[in-house]
Amino acid sequence: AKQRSLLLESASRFPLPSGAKFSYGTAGFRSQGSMLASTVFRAGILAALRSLTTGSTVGLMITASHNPVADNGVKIADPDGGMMTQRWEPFADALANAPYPEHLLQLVIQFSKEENITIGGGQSAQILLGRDTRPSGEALLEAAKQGINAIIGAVAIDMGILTTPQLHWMVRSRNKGMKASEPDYFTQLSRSFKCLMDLVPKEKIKDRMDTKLVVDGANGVGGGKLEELKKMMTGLEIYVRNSGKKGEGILNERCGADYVQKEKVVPCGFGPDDVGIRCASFDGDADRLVYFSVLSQSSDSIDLVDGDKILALFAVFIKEQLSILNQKENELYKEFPARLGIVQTAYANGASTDYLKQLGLEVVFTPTGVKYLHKKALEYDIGIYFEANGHGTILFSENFISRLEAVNNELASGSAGSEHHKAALRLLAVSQLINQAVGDALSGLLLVEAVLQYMGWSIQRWSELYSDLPSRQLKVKVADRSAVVTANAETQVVKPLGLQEVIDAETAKYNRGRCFIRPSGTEDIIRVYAEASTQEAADGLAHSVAQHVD
Ligand code: 16G
Ligand code: ZN
Repeated sequence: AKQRSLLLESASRFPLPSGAKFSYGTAGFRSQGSMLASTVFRAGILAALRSLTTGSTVGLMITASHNPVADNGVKIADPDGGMMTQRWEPFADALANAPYPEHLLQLVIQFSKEENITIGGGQSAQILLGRDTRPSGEALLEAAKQGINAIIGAVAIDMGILTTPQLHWMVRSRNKGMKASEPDYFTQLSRSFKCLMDLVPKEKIKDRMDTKLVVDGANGVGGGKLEELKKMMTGLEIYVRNSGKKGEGILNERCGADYVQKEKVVPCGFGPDDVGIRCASFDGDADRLVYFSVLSQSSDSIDLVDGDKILALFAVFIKEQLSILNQKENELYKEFPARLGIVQTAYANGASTDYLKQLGLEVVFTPTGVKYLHKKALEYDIGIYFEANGHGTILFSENFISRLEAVNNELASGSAGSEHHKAALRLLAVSQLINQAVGDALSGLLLVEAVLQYMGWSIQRWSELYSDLPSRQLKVKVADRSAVVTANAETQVVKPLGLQEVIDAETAKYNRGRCFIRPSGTEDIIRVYAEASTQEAADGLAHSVAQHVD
């Protein structure tokens, strides 16, 4: 009875805006910040129930990533630090759209029954809260707290302003019983980075490339965090622009990873003086990372080094360490089998997939969205996943890590300092550096930097691993995007009937043509992607297919 009145009373303070329809979508609820108080309040309830039923800490992050500054959003991190289980998404949607407090209460009662959740039975729930730098974030965080407090036994812990991956990392670390504060995060990253740098082969150090790096922080949360992290590190000369400090510019406006990757032009704050220098862009909440270099003094064109190429760089490095570990001439040689898997989406440039396959790697595809890629990558000893947009990470299975630790211990006594031993140490350092919960621009950046030093590669050398096929992306506004249904990791249209045949016929007209369409998970549109041997051809293919979508 106490729970009922508490919930009803709190809910009455957060009325649903009229005419709104919320959907948990690919990555949580998104809308204009001013529309979201009721949604975030309800997400607080959702997070509390998720924590109650798992008996573990969960996370709630308030961010709209690369979207405009007036937008905001909310998503839940599960106990393992990953995205909330998809099984709960229908409940999340129902909760967000319940018209009145009584409906909300009924939904909570009914769902708790179905999921065997006992509220007020003395169990406790713990929810870590984080938000990015958006102005609407503070009020929304308060709404989340009230949602959490509306469930008896649930406690909100405000972690302050964070990158999305920091919050996911904290949830994961806390549930593993490890140190989980922000200083712990910075310490783990800087230590494992140093470890990798110390393991750079001596002969590579003499022709060591430039240590200078300029980072576009999208005027979001990542730039300031990088500046904090930088204080704990040596070996790199990092300059941050679009850091989000007052007066520097507007969040995600003409800057950031999404802008750079989609528009392929120089972001705000960068220009002729940066020609040839290694540059990187974060998105607004720092879970995406792309690199680029400014090509000429006179134009705004760039050489984009996207998520696919970051993936290729990591894959080459990991593969090399595994082959060192498996060299027969190693002292204490023992077979060290490891299943290495690469996960991409249909947006991966065809040239990147060809390159990875030529290396002999196993490449698999999933639909767009971190939750799909992450899940697939978990099936391997080492699973590397990246979206072309720059979201990705490397996952190590627990079994693999313990085998690696065992080998490391053995070698540390027998042949410390051997190549064999160093390879084991490098892989262990990577597993510490790279965020195991979700893609993380900060940790990804440090790994890219360490691997470039190891290889002795400039950004130009890295970029030349393969050349991207020209591509074009278009948006088509439609009355109902759910009319388009896809299969085979979004590469085939199954509805409306006949559309795939049209796409096939158009694609067949182009050399190296590839084209797919899919409903966006974050906007009310259909996206068209086309690739072909020339830019004109890619544009032509995209436009002709877009006409048939309308
Ligand atoms: C979200 C996803 C991202 C995906 C994008 C696709 C997460 C954390 N983020 O930003 O992975 O690429 O949506 O957007 O899952 P779209 O469906 O509008 O093309
Ligand atoms: Zn993001």
